[in-house]
Amino acid sequence: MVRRMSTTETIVAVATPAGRSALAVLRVDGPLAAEIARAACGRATPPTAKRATVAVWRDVAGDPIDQVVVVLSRAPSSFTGGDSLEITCHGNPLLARRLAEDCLARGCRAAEPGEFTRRAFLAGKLDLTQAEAVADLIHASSERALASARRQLAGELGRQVAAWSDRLLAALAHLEAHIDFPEEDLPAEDPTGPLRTLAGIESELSGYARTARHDATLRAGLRVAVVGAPNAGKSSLLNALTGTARALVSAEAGTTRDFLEAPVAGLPLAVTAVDTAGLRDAGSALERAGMERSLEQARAAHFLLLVVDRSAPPPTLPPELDGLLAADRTLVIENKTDLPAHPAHASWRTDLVKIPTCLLDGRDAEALRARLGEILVARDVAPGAEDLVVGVRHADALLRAAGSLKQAQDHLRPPAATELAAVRCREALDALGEIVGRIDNERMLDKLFASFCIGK
Ligand SMILES: Nc1nc2c(ncn2[C@@H]2O[C@H](COP(=O)(O)OP(=O)(O)OP(=O)(O)O)[C@@H](O)[C@H]2O)c(=O)[nH]1
Ligand SMILES: [Mg+2]
Repeated sequence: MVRRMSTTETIVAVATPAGRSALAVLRVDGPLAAEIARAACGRATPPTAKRATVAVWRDVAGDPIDQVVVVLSRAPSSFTGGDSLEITCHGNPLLARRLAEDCLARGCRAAEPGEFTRRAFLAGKLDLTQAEAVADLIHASSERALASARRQLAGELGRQVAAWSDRLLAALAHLEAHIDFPEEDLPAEDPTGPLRTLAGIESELSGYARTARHDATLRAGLRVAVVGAPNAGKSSLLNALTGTARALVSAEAGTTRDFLEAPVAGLPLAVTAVDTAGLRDAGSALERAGMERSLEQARAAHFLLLVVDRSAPPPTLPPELDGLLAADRTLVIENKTDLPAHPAHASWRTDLVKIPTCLLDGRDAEALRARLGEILVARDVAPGAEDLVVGVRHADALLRAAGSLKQAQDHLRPPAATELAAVRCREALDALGEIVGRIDNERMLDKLFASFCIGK
């Protein structure tokens, strides 16, 4: 943030999108909130904390702006920790703007992006991971992304970080005792315990950091390209997956010339299916141009669905596609199971998983979509419902912490340099602290004194 944001200022923002709607909401936060409400709503209807009050909001000149519902929350029991006012007005952007302008005239300043949540963080209402989750919750575009943001907002990652920090502090306390009181009658130092603890935490941190590979998937979704020979049923598959008649289907080979995309229906993940022009190892100039685009889509996709007509001999595909058909990111859709199977399919591409379907009507569509969802998770292309996915910022800090712990372990092995190991452990604690937004030396000291009786 560029400018200093003091919580002694009262800020205002329209919290709902611009445009006409049934209602619009404004937020005011800071020490002037209660007084502004009292002044604008009139002495007859002074808002009571945590009660919805219906009132006519009058501007500084005393002219009515709108009939509103105001809710006042008093410090510290508000989202931000300060005095907060929520104003619900009729959903006309002109009204919302006039209300905001009136608040500015009454001493507020316009809020910066995310400033309410930032205040909540500064007031200790949320840790940094929870503050980040507020934004994720708002931007989530699939059920799984919502679930992930909800878990983080509930503090799951923060609690996990606290648990790692606690274990690390206990190990550090053990090391510090040997550093501070080497001449006392402490038992001879045995590095196996702390080594094991540090190795355990290190591997957990690295494991969690790896889940960040799904972060982009939760944010932007996945692209699944539908590829195969002409007339195999690719467009029929796109329609089945999306539950639409988006793509033109016809018995003529070469129907689809350009690619087209649409969201797959009914999955907890945001998946876009891309229909492409048929691929074969020949063709006119126009067909080749279409095929080049198909290959581009296949290269850019996270996953491939290779549609084959099982009633015909197995296709001869261009070598460029062959190179893209990796077993872990390809599924063969063996189509036209209503027709007799061509015998050569049994021995064709046995390295790839095949799902038989009939795409003449919608009968297999729902099962196919569900199966695709399962396979994306099973192949680790997408996160499962149980997976906690950390963000890139978290992963960076986790990896730095893991790196420090690795060095700490090296220092503990003979010839041991316990001081250096302790320094690395504190470095790891600091990195973990960054995840939740604090560096808790205070807690470290508490822990140290609690687990060792110094005066004994
Ligand atoms: N018998 C049978 N015909 C099918 C099946 N699925 C699709 N078809 C037919 O196969 C023909 C081609 O289907 P499309 O979905 O257009 O195939 P495509 O792969 O998109 O073809 P191009 O765009 O030309 O490359 C159409 O006549 C479909 O009705 C099936 O399961 N069984
Ligand atoms: Mg087609």
